[in-house]
Amino acid sequence: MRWWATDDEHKAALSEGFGNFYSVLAQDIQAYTPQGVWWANDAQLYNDPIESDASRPLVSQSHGEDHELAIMRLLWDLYDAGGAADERGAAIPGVGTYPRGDLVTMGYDGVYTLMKENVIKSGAQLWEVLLASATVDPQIYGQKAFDCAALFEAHGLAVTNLSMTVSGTTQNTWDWSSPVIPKFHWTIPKGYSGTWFDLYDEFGIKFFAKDTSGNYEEIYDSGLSSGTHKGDFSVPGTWSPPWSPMSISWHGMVDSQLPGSGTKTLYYLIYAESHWEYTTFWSDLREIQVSR
Ligand SMILES: [Ca+2]
Ligand SMILES: [Ca+2]
Repeated sequence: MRWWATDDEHKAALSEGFGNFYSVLAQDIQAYTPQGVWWANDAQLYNDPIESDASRPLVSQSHGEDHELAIMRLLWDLYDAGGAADERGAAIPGVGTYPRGDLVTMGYDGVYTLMKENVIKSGAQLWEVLLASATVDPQIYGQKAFDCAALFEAHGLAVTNLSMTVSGTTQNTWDWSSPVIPKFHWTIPKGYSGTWFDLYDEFGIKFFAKDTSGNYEEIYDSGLSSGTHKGDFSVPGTWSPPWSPMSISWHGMVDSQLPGSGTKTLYYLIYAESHWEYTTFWSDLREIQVSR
C-alpha cells in the first residue's frame, strides 16, 4: 500500500516477499507437492506463484507493495519463464485482455543480481530500477519497461482495467472526424491493512508511439493531477474515475503523429502515486488506433 503504510512496512513486505519467493523456488526445484499442513499455508505459497490453481486468481489477491504475497508473486513472475498465457488480465470486449501475460524471464541469477546489486528495499524501488534498466533515452523506453509494468499491474501495484470510451462506448479506435474527445478510465488498486482503501490518489496519463527500433517514444504526458473535474484525475472514493484530455491537447497529439490521412497505432498507460509518497507506478500499455 502507499497511502497509509510506512517505509518500514514497505521494507518488511519486500523482505518477507523475497523470502517467500525463495520458499516457492525451492518447492519448484524439488517438484514439491503441497502437503496441506494445517495453518502452514504451504498450499497457498505453492499454488499462487506456480499459477496452477484457478481458484486463487492472482490479480484480485494482491494489495500493493506492502503485501508480501504481492511482492512474492511479482518476484516469481520476474523469475519464471512465463508466457503470454501466464497470468491473467481482464478481458474487455473489443479491446483485448490486459494486463498482458507474463512476458518477463529473468531467471534466478537475474532476480538475485537485481535485488542484491541495487539493494532493493521496497516494491517502489524495484519498479524504479526496472524502469531505469529499460530506459533507452529520456522519454524513450524499451519493451521491457512495459512487460514489467504488466506484472506490477497484475499484482496490484498499478492501476488496472484501463479503457477508452467515446460517447460512453468502450473502443480502441478514434477517427479525426469525431467531434467527441475520448475519455479514459481505470480502476484504483485497493490496499489491504485491516480494511480496503484506494492505494493512490494522484494520476497521470502518458501516450507513446513506437519508433523504428521497436522502442516507445513518449509523446504526451498529462502530469500528475488529483483534481475532480474534466481534464483532471481521481475522484476519491470513485471506483473508476474518468478522464478526458482537453481538445487542444488531444488534437495536437494526434496531429503530430498523423499529420495526413491514414491510421496510426498509439499506446497509453495510466501512472499513479499517493500524495504521501512520490513513487509512481505504471500500468501496462493499452493500444489504440487513430485514423484520419
Ligand atoms: Ca516470468
Ligand atoms: Ca509467471
